[in-house]
Amino acid sequence: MGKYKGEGSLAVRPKTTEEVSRILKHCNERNLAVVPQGGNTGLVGGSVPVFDEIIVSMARLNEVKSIDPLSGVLVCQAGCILQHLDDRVAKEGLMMPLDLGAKGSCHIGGNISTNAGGIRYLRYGSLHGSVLGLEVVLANGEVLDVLQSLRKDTTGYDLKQLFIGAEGTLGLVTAAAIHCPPRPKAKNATFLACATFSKVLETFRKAKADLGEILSAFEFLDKESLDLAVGTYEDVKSPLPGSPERFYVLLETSGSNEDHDNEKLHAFLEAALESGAISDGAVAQDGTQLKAFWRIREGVPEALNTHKAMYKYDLSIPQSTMYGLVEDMRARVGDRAYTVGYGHLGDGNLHLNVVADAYSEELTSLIEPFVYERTAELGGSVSAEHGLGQMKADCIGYTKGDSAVSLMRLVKKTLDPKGILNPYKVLPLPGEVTPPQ
Ligand code: FAD
Ligand code: S2G
Ligand code: ZN
Repeated sequence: MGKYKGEGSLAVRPKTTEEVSRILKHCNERNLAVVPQGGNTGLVGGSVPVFDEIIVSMARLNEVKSIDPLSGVLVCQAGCILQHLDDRVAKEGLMMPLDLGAKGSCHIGGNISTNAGGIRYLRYGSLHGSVLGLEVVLANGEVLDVLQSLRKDTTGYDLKQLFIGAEGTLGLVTAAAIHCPPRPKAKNATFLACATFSKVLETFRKAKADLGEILSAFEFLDKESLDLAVGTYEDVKSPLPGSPERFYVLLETSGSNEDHDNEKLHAFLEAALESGAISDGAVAQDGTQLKAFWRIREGVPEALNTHKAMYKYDLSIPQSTMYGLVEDMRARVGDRAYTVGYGHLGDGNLHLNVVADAYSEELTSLIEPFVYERTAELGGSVSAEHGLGQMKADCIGYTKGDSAVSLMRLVKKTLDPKGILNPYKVLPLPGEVTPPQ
């Protein structure tokens, strides 16, 4: 379900790694549970206390340590806000390898801890690839320093990978070394209309083949998503007003030569129109229009979040079967709620949201466990990029088998023997069977 709120009686705001270390040592010796908090934009309740966990806010660890324009490596503290980092590295002709709607508030430490995806994933991949090194404070206060800035290092186990996506349950990330790609000199975007979802997939295939290395984002939204965003915000306008089509695509290209990129883009569009993959399209004429296209995409989650009841599912589903789940869900809930499907199609990541004026047992039982069971049947993942948090702590079994979950429990036991780090998140409580029988 939707946004989580928590109540803590104590929040601490360390400024240095040494302070984080002393806090965890103190808490570990006294069996005091903690919840690490970054920008608090997570969507699965990972950053809020469930009971009386002490909140450890990382916000004051917000310094950039170094940027090497040649290697593209940024070293910064975990509490740096993503947008601030992107603005800072832009001065060196670089860009952050991820971008998401929450960039104005989320921290790089939170991004790493949730292994955040976002709208640049298609081009720049996972943080498992772009994070080169980490500094992490372990449950007993020990500082793990694997803060290398090397692109390649095969000396032993790649320990940093354990903490990327661990949602604060294995250690507190205090600093990171990240590889930032060159900032593209030329960017363009098109907003396309497709009659069916299979034509969206056909367009995606063509875009990969015809645009190749300059394709930097391929986001889809159904008509319900577009209508909701346009209907909610004055400044969200469809570039294809009155289009009768069911599906829309925001496609972005980024490259180093504007003329070359535009030539490729126009050739792709002509071929896509010719083949009938798309029935209409608009190309951004300037930076303002490019921003306006992205405003549509960002307007969707914002508009969804204006509802009192939000059932949010962030799923990895094989692209060919992805939209069938939206249609089945829409049929199940009928006019009790409003169902939308949108997301990072290029990464196989569907954001299925069902919103209504109020939560109800009847609605919840129509939605869950159906959405998780169907995702498992389709060979998908019940969490693509948002993590499990507390919302889906008992759902890991829909995607991971017993052997994987028991090894995760062993890792957790080894790194956090007293279980003080972000308890009740990610893994089911010991002895709990998942998925619910
Ligand atoms: P928080 O919410 O503060 O914490 C997230 C988790 O990480 C918690 O479990 C917390 O305990 C842990 N944590 C935080 N900091 C640390 C640390 N330093 N060390 C250890 N653990 C830590 N997510 C995507 O992946 N892709 C998207 O496209 C996307 N779009 C979004 C759009 C909107 C409008 C919103 C509101 C959210 C969106 N998100 C998206 C979700 C969210 O922004 C991401 O999960 C983000 O990475 C969370 O960062 P944060 O700093 O806010 O972390
Ligand atoms: C996105 C945002 C979160 C949501 O828009 O890409 O990750 O509200 C999502 O579903
Ligand atoms: Zn997303």
